[in-house]
Amino acid sequence: TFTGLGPAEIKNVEASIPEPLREAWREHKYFVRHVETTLARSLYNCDELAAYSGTALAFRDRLIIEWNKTQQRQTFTDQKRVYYLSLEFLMGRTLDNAMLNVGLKDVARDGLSDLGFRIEDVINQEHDAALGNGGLGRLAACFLDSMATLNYPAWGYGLRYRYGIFKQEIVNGYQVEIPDYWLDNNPWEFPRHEITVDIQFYGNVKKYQDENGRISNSWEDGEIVQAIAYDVPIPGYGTKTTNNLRLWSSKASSGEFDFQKFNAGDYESAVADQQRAETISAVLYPNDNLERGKELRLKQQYFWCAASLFDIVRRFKKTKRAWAEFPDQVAIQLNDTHPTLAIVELQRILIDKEGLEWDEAWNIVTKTFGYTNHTVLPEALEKWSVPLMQNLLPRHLQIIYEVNLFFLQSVEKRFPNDRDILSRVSIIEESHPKMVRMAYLAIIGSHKVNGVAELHSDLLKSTLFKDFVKIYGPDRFTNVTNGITPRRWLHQANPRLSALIAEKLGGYDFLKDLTLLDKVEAFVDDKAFREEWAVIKRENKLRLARHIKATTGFDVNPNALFDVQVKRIHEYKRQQLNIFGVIHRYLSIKAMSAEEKKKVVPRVSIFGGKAAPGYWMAKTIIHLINNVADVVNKDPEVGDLLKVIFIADYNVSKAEIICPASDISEHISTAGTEGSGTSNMKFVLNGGLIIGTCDGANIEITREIGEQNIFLFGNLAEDVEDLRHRHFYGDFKLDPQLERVFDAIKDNVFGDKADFSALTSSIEEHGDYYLVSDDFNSYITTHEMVDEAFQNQEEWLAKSITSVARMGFFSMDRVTNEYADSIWNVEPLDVTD
Ligand code: KOT
Repeated sequence: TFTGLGPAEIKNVEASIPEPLREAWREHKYFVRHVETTLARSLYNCDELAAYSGTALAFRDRLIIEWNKTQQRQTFTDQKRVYYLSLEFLMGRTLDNAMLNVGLKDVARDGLSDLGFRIEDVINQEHDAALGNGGLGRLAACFLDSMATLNYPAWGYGLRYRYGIFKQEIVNGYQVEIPDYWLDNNPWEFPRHEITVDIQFYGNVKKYQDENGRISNSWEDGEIVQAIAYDVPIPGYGTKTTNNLRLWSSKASSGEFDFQKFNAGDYESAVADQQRAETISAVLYPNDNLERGKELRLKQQYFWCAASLFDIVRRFKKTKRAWAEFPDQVAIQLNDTHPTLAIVELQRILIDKEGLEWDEAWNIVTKTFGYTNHTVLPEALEKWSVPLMQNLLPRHLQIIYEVNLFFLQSVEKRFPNDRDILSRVSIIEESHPKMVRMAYLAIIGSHKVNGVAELHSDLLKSTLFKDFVKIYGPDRFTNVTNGITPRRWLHQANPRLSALIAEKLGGYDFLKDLTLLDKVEAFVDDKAFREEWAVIKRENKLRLARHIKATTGFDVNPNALFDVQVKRIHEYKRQQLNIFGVIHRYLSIKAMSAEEKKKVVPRVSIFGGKAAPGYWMAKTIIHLINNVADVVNKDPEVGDLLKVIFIADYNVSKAEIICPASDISEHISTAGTEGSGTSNMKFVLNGGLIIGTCDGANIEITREIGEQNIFLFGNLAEDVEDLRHRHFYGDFKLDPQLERVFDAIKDNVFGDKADFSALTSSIEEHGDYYLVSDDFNSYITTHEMVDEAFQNQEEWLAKSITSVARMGFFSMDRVTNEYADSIWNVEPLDVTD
């Protein structure tokens, strides 16, 4: 029976807890008090949900104390703070993380067990906080964890969506979306009803002469929506720092407007106004790597930016410093272009409200902001229609035009002979309707722009933002390769592996300095260590097998090679390549003699991921995966040699079960399309090998762990454009092995072929934009190498151990320190009292 707590952890984390406090916890004092008073339940009437609430509240009390102290200390020392603006924070569950940070998990486990509960079941009661789509939102959550752990004075700002990313069910092979109402009994948020900001929309701009005779602009009329702050404590690991995540919720303002309607007896329309206001923070847009230009989305963006900026400026003004000092006190990081209006809003506050001159204000603005680009996919690049913005944010549009004018004037001066450059770099695209290019605005309004992996940052400089490199020079553009927090993605998700490593390294220091993992390599030939490593992987596979049995009813063989692809479903991520590969394997097995079958390495192909509700092709891919699973899993000729599983509703807490259980995982995007990818890092850190293309962070993972420890295949980014060009001019021949797969689909082997014709024809007839056919042969061959390698378990194990030992670079702590040094210019606030 494994507890997840090694002796080393008890030494490190628990040592700081005074004995009387431990004693009080042992006697269930805090738990019982919360169950009996806060929840008004008796211990005899305490179910698992109440046990969860009681435990969460007891741990929350501990967090709050450090949280308050941290905030006081940050206000008192008044040094530069970082504000991380993100429309998405994919936090997952909090209780386990809180236990890890507070350090009383062992006592809680015993206490709950005294009362007849298993701590795992209690932890499982919690709803995931799923305020994000995928990698971008999860990166924001990892940032918060690292910033607190490294003692940076940092706040996150986001939206408090009533509905997070939808829950996914699979019905007859199709994705069905269920609303995710997650807010009931959420003990981790604190409403701050006293912290409100009035946010204006629509209206018009009037010019007037101020008392100094200066012509100024004033934004008048329109409607007001109120922003209310909800705060979430963000504890660091092994530190007292507990930072703040502030999420804004929208509400109708109780201004005159409403009263007039009430007085006129127009109750219904007053309620409708109320609902319209609340709609702003009602739901997370469920699109990953796609922007669709909906007015409500723009409203969300402005609402959140304006509330956050008001809050930040209010905090700064309390210090009574001169405006020129603003960038010495405030660094704002834009998580993609979604918060770009914050740039315009700060300029508006400084010139319209605070009376600064344009140049002085703009100088402050550009020193304050940094912009992170996460994707080069054209469909994800934000553009807003000028008429839409004119109507919703008339003053902001004026400011954008002015920023553009000054910018273009400076470009013209520098490049007088380049006629085309002005239209290429203009913030305004001269289309019908005209569009505001948010990425260009973000570049022009920031002092640093970064990509999220080396290849991605290089591509930004050589393609999308090429002209801006010419204009500003290369120094404005930089790379910070993504990372993941080892607290959640190693220690929490894989406590036993973490404990084994801690045992060898003499403690858990590696959770704060992941480069210490390199010491693990010394044990790669240690027999007992290797055996334990293998046992842990097996246990983790069994845990996933139990989850699969419970959720799908299928039995999977834990000795089989677990092959996993879990991420958002997108054509560029190429789950279609994977499922075509599975069909190829299936057809090959069916054609084998009994003798040949004996040589086959049994496989379980595991898929998981959500499709954007309006993304038809992605939904078709999910449908095909489920139909293939249906046929393969009940084919007696195949038996245990191949199973196909689609895990519904992939989310953070499922990732915590899936990542430690993979033998191999797939990161197979068309070269040049994936910004970074971060699940690749999670899988390798948990001792899984990966098959991947030369894309995103796969390239740097290869550099770190060595190319003998990774299975790379496929065309390179530099060849993609040429291949697409050739396809376009008819130079395309379907790979013969893929043709056999398509023939089976067209023979209705996996259900009605008509259901999948869009998928096959996108490859055969419409140019194969994602190069599925071009990479198919290389993909299949590489999977054969995977099978062969898996048969040599001793070597496989060596690859697994070596890779983990070399993953130190991908800690989010390294990432956070790089941002702090090269973009934010902030120092940690020392908290050793
Ligand atoms: C774009 C528009 C809307 C919603 C999400 C996006 C988005 C997500 N753009 N890039 N991402 C992913 O960000 C991750 C974190 O940097 C990367 O690892 C991943 O490659 C991006 O696809």
